[in-house]
Amino acid sequence: MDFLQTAPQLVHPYRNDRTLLALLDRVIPSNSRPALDADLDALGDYAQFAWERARRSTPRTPVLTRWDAWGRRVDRIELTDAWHEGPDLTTRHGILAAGHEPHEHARLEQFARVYLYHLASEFYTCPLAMTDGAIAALKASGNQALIDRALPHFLSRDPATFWLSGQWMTETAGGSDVGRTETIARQDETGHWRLHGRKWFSSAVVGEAALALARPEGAGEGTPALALFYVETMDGAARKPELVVDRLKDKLGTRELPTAEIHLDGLPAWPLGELAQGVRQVAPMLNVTRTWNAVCAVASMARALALACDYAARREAFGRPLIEQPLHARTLADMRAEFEGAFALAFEVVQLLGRVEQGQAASHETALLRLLTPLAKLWTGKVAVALCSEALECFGGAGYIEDTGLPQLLRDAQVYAIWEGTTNVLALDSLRALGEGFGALRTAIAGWVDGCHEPEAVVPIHAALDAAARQWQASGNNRADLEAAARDLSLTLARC
Ligand code: MFK
Ligand code: FAD
Repeated sequence: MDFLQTAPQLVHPYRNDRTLLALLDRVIPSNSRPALDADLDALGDYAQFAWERARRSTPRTPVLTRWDAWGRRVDRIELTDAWHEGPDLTTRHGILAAGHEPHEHARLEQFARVYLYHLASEFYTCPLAMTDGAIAALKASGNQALIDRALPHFLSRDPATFWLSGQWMTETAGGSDVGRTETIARQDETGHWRLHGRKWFSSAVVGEAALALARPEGAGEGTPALALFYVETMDGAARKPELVVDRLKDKLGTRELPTAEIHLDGLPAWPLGELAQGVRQVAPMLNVTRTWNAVCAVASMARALALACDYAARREAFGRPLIEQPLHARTLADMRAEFEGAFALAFEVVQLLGRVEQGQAASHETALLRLLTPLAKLWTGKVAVALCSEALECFGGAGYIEDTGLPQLLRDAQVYAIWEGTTNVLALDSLRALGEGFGALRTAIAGWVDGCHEPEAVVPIHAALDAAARQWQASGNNRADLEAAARDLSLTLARC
């Protein structure tokens, strides 16, 4: 009989994740653990179920049907099973609601759930991230009418009343450079705002609401003249006729996520605040979705590593299991070190976000959150691609074969570095965050790392800070030099 290779098994993603367990043991009070553990355990069960289900089925992608048999425009989108299960799982486990509870660990408890749910959700977490971001932008706007209208849906714990929000920024003219937005906001004869234009990437087109950037008619050019609007997409069970789905994108990865090109043909809209400075108003959304991106990137790394480690104990080469081959063991250990660094950075941002939102942060922590958010996003995006690629190699040729499920990990990981701001855009945002200069920040970070329990661990951090400071000083006040150095500077800071 021919020799058969054993497939990797996905061990329980919660009970076996010593990195997550160690963080929760350290931070979450013991009286909060039983309820949290029950949720995380159930999400870990779902992750195992979803992995096994995907191994048994033919991959599916969303399908857009534009017209019905009688010539009516319907723009109906069929979704995958995980997407149908999304509203129930999200509301049952409070994946959005948990993050907005009034206590200091709300964000950590939420993102532990996100981390476990992400891959099983088939990127349903993408619209969840945008909905969470919309909550942040609406709260920051202080627009009580819109808050009262939308937040009970976004934070609902009942699938029947739960709504998703999109984030409509990218247009053909620019996704990084949203100051080139061409969508126009025009008032109708009754004074209501309506949006006209084309949004080029809409990843939550099946959602019930969205925040959209548009240029009020007659406003000037560029970023400051943009306004931020809240829209709703549904009229009862039907999509509003002023929202036309042109096409679903055929993507490298995230293939279960329906990302659409859409036309807005007079879609009713409500401004969040003043009819200008829309990018400033959407920034709270960007910072929240970038945090989700970092946590989800780390979740992809955790999955790739878990499968590679499991396989290393099953696969034999040269007379012993791979895990007993010193070089393979070293490869896995290096991957784990990269993963743990990325996990630490992403979850540091999560905890800072929680402290800032609950009004418990010291002033340097607010500055750190502003800087660490783009750094965590750009760093974890890059490391996720590298680590998933390395993990595929740990399976040899099997890692390259589609129905092992492994290639999808790499394809999906590539998106983390692109959406929500590319690596370069995030590096430039880090410069924005550094703002007044490197000195004040260096003091803040140094104070923060000096609280480390292991003093020797701080030595390389100070050395990396010194290197980054030298880079910053070398570029002086020359903007072109600063921008050219921004990626190196950001990667150095993020690593440190
Ligand atoms: C499953 C994983 C979860 C993730 C799901 C994600 C789903 C994917 C959905 C998307 O991809 S949605 C589209 C995301 N698009 C972007 O992220 C846009 C990328 N481009 C940028 O971020 C540019 O840097 C930006 C558009 C913000 C720059 O435009 P400008 O024209 O150079 O703006 P400017 O003048 O620098 O900034 C305008 C204001 O916003 C300034 O404030 P002031 O007016 O008070 O000076 C900035 O300081 C402020 N600002 C910009 N970024 C900020 C910010 N404030 C706080 N935080 C930020 N991050
Ligand atoms: P460009 O801005 O054209 O970038 C091209 C290259 O130029 C990049 O390497 C970039 O880093 C570099 N670059 C640009 N500006 C600078 C600069 N100043 N300095 C140095 N380098 C620079 N958008 C939404 O609004 N809503 C969504 O729901 C959504 N969903 C998405 C789903 C998927 C799967 C993908 C892939 C994208 C989605 N996007 C969405 C769009 C995404 O946010 C943009 O593609 C992204 O922000 C990059 O914009 P762009 O495509 O215009 O690239």
